[in-house]
Amino acid sequence: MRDSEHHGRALAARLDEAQSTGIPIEDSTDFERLSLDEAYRMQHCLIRRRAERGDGPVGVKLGFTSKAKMLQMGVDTVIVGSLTSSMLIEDGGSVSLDGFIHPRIEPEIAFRLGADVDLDGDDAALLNDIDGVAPALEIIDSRYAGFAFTLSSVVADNTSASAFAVGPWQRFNRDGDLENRAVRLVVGDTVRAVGSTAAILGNPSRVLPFLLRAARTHGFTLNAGDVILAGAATAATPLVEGFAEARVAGLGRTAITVEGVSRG
Ligand code: OOG
Ligand code: MG
Repeated sequence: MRDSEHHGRALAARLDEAQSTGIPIEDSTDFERLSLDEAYRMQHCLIRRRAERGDGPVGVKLGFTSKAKMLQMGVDTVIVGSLTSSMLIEDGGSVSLDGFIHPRIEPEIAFRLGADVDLDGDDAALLNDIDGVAPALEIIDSRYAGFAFTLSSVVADNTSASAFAVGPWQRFNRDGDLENRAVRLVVGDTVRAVGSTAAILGNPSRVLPFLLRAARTHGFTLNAGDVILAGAATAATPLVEGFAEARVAGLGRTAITVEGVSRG
C-alpha cells in the first residue's frame, strides 16, 4: 500500500516536472497501466502539488464531450480535469509559446458557479447553481511525447489542461438557448475551425450532469466562483504566434495574443 502510494507520487512528480521543464515524457507505459481510479487520484496529487506552490484550483474542465474531439484523439469517454489560477490568461491578454511542449488551442463554452454545489443534489440543482456563461479558449498541451495518450494517461496528466481564457460573462438562461450556436476559432489570423455548440452533447448544458456524476465518483469539489469548461466543439489546432479568438454566435468572443518563443 505504502509502496504504491510512493510510486503514485513519483509518477505525479514526473508529470509535474515535464510541465515545468517543457520536456515531454518519452515512455508513458507506467501512466497507461493505471486504472481510471488511480489516474484520477494521480491528477488530484498533481493539483495538490500546484496548490502547495500557491497555484490553487479555480475550476474544472470536461474533455471529449464532442465527436470531433473523440475522433481526433481516439478516446470516447468524457473526462474531467482541474483548472488552476496560473492557467488563466486574461481576456485580451497575451501568452508566450515559451514553456509549452506542443500546445494546441480549441474553442470552448465556459459556465460559472454562483454557489457551492451540493454533490448529493440532483442535476436540476446544479443547473440552478450556474450564474454565468461565456465564450472561452483552452490551450491543451499533453505532457507525453507525440501528444499520444490513453484514457488513463490523459486523466493522470490533468486532461492536458494548460491555459484558458474566458470572455465577458453573460446571464445563463436555462431554456436551451445555448443549443446550436455557431462557433468559430481563429488562430494566427486564420479561421481554423467552425462548428456549433450542438456538437457538445447536443447542448453544452448537458455536460453538467456528467460533471456531477464524475465529481461524486472521482472526488472533485465544485465551489462558488469556479469556472467549468464544457469541452471543445471542434478539433484542436496547433497554437501559433499571432492572434487567437473564439467567437460564439449571440454569446460574444474572447481573444488572446500569442507571442513567439524568445530567442534570447
Ligand atoms: C485532452 C483534453 C480534451 C476537450 O475539450 O475535449 C479537451 C486532449 O485532447 O489532449 O480538453
Ligand atoms: Mg478542452
